[in-house]
Amino acid sequence: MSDFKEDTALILIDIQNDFCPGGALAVNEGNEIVGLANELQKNFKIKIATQDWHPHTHKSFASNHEDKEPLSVIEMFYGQQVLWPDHCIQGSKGAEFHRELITDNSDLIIRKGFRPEIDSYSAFFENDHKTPTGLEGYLRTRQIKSIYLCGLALDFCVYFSAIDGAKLGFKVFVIEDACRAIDLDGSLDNAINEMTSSGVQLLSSHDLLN
Ligand code: VGL
Ligand code: ZN
Repeated sequence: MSDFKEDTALILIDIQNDFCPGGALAVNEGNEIVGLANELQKNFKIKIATQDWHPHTHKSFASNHEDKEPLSVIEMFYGQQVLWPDHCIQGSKGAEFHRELITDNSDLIIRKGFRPEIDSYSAFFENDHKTPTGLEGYLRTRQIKSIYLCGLALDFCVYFSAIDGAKLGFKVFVIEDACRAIDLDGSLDNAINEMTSSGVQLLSSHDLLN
């Protein structure tokens, strides 16, 4: 099944060097989805990519807190926040898309996480669940009804994007084998359960590619 429909978009989430092996916040096998992401793009008319894009002063970095280790959790004004190693710093090599990822034909590249005080996992809203990235408006003005998500990481940025997309009324599909997870303290199981119960449909690239 190809989906060249005008009301359907493929969204590539954060397929950046820092989330691939050798990167600052490497996701296991993160690089292994790049070929599939490129293949999937051939089956969609509308293609969007997101890019995690932090200033070096970002409050989600453990290095910007005293005596905090990466992967510890703190309370921010909007709730709990995992502290990460410095990653996807604006303009750095790590923030670039994986060099084999095709982005020349992207309709839109959306950057997120550039406000130092607040992290942004979802492609729709920052972690306060209020500050918009603008993606919703873009999709609505282009009359897009269905979104297919793939990328990194399944249990963070893909997950939060999927949940927000479903809450906003989009039909959301997650192409599971074109994602990889961080899997921190049960985050992967939680993400799968929450997505399933929120009406997000998990599918395999085999359902789309033939
Ligand atoms: C992500 C943690 C921190 C992601 C981004 O893309 O899933 N995870 N920043
Ligand atoms: Zn980040």
